[in-house]
Amino acid sequence: MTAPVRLRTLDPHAYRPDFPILSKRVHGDVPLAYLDNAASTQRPRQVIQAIVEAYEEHYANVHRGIHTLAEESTALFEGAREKVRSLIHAPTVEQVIFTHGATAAINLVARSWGDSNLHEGDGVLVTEMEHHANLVPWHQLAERTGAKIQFIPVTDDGLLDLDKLDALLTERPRLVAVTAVSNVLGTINPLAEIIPRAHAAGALVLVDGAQSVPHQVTDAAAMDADFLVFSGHKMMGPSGVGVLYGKRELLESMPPFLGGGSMIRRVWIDSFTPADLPYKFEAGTPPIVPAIGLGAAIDYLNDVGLEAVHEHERRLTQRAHELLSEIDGVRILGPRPDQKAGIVSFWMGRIHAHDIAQRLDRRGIAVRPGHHCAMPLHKRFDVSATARASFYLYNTFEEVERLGEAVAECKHFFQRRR
Ligand code: C6P
Repeated sequence: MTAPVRLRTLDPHAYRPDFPILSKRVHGDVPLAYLDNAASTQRPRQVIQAIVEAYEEHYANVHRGIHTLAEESTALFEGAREKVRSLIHAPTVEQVIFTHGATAAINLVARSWGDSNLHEGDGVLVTEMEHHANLVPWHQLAERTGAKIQFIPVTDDGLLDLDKLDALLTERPRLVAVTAVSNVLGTINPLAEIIPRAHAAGALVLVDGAQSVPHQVTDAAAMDADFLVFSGHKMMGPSGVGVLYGKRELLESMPPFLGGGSMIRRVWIDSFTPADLPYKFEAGTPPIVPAIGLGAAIDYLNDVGLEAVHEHERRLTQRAHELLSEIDGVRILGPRPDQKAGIVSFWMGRIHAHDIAQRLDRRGIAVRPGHHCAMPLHKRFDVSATARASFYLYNTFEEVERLGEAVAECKHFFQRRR
């Protein structure tokens, strides 16, 4: 008999000293509880140090010079690419393209693959829970090509309505663009079911991993996604760097999007030939130090272990649901805690999300109010804005308790004023 798999419990207190900003006090002497990780995470000293060291000891432009610093900088930059490859289990480093973020990566696919493959009437299937970054580039593509956008609806429970998928796929869309995890609902979408169904209908699949790659194990090859995108700043890396992964034959067939230095093999006065992968899609000086910082963040994540991160966030989310559900009038958007990642968006009737976030901030609790760049999803649930708490490996149960108390206090405060 095999022993049951026991997930290692992560102790956030063991990691918090690595994050200088987490000991900050706000509004006088209130300890910070940073619960805005879906917007951007914080960085440990190890990442900050890698950035400082890159600038202080190794910095030069990459792939250009042959002097010592150019070679050191290039080795660090390409080393970071290998760390990304290993993190997402991409078959080769050439399939890892550095971009400026998830948004830039999706726009690259829309411009390069989209413009050369889609024609009037061709379909792009998105979901009702997409971030604007995985919607607007397809709208723009539709404006340029006459392609049409259709969407998989979201159920009242905040899940994708996959009963509608077969009917939508009979229209034979060319691409299904879907988020792995909703940045509002926290829903973990069943990609293992969606991707084969999309492929069987002849569609490619782009997975938006902005909210999943930082929090759970990702195997791009096993998942069989055609494209996968994510951002460094949501996984303890610097802002200004992100990744596009793609299947090799697809990337090879796609024309370059941006033109300039680095992305060429030869240039004549009246023409050019593009470079090989991945440089074909990395025009100009790339985000050198951000990529090196992302590499350091990946080292840190590997040391902690993504299974442990995922499990820790699941427990925090479970507790947040329990506490918020006890408060009369609080409504949580999205599915049960066991169906979601560490994201809890909620609203309280006529108390505006901005008022909630401001009140929580007075108690040191950082949450994000608004539509979180997912306006169609908020419209679907008939709310203009929600307050969102989102967790990472350094968040504690004490912070979740503070969230519960602060939301309860906030409700009484605004009720008294009515
Ligand atoms: N969501 C949030 O607060 P960029 O900005 O390019 O790094 O990532 C865009 C993006 C794409 N997809 C999803 C699912 C996302 O959540 C985000 C960024 C942040 O929810 C900032 S709006």
